[in-house]
Amino acid sequence: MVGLKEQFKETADKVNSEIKALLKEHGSKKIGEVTLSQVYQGMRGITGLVTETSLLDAQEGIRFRGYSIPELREKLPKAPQGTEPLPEGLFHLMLMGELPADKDVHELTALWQRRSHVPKHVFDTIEALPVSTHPMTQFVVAIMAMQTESSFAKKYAAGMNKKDYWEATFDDAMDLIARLPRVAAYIYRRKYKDGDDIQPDGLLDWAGNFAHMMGYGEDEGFKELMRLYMTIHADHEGGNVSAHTTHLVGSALSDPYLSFAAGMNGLAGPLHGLANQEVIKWIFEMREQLGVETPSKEQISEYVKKTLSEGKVVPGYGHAVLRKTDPRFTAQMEFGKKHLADDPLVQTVWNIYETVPPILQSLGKIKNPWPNVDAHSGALLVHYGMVEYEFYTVLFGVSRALGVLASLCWDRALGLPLERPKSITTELVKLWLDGKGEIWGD
Ligand code: HAX
Repeated sequence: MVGLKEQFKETADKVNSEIKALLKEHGSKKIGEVTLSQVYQGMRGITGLVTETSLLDAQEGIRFRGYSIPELREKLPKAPQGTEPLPEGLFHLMLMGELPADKDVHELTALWQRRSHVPKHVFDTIEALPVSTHPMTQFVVAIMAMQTESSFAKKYAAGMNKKDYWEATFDDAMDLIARLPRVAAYIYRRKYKDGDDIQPDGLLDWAGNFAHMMGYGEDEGFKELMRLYMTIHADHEGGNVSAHTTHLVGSALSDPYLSFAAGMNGLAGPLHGLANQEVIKWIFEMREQLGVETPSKEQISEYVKKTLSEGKVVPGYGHAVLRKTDPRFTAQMEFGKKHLADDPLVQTVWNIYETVPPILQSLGKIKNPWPNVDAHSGALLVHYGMVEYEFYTVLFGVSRALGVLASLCWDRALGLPLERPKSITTELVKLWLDGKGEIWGD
């Protein structure tokens, strides 16, 4: 039987040849122009990266290898009696470029089960931190502690041939993905459940087992939510902070543990993944200040204006690329309508959705007034009892591993080089505008 690793190598070799031929013929074609404003404004709209796993359209939202989220919810294999996609299937799709058969998904579940053992020193390292440490910090420290297991680092030190980088990256990616749910669940139980650790259940799928280890194994609804959550948060093309950072650090041949930990530090920023905790914190604060469980649209509207007048962002709204409601928000809204339509917090999220966009639009400067993925996720988690919102970004991080590590396998398989864009100084810009200096260089 040919395993996933061999299949991946065969696929990557084909793509490699195609890219070589394509660059030979078209390598000098221009694909855009860069304005001075773009250089100062976070490189928005500058195409400068190749990421094979997914592609973001500003109007339509994310497509994973051409498949939209509604298509994935329909086409990817499910757990027995489940209706949400298994994230194993999405990983297969992102890595191989093709929808998996049920058998492929079962093999991945089994492979990740086999590789899920977390060494004791990782738990000891987590235990050395104060319990009050933010879960994302504990998560990143644990990933760094696991770096002792890196096959890539060991083989590189022993003089690995560059032709073999992809294989060591693949092995590390699989180990990391297999181990992250155990580590994340341990952090959750340590911080919020008096350290009452729950051992894995070898019969469950990857996301179902994660739900079980966090203490929600009895609840089929929560397991289904985790399968959906782990699928929709996995990837958002290559330029977002967590994906780009993982890719950038990996381009220095830092091993997958170092690269992924770097990406997770980026995910922990409030303008990126931490927004999911900020949303619920903001809603809880609003409810507390107003003294009501379900604020009216008028009350929400006033509270949004207050937030803006204090020079803060409305968390969960806006996006650097998207210009419409995020289909990841819509998928969660559909899940909410199907399973928990009467939940007051979920209804508040929907009332916020009706209230916030026109207010943000009226400011005239916000390019996208619509909700992103983070506007909805917390309310679903709270419904099932997971109220500890500081943990939410760790959930996002476990899911994001699927996309950024599949991409890292591609980076090494395609032999993508060290990333090194050119930077300039304002002094040089002024000289250039005066016709006294060149702005490009090596
Ligand atoms: N509330 C208030 N102001 C907002 C805003 C929001 N939700 N979204 C954008 N703005 C402001 C920006 O801060 C900026 O203000 P200044 O000109 O005064 O600096 C202005 O509107 C223009 O911003 P933009 O061009 O529309 O948006 P950016 O590409 O600069 O930023 C962000 C995109 C996602 C960072 C932004 O919309 C934001 O801060 N949103 C709230 C935080 C959030 O939800 N982040 C999660 C994003 C999705 C994600 O990565 N998830 O992990």
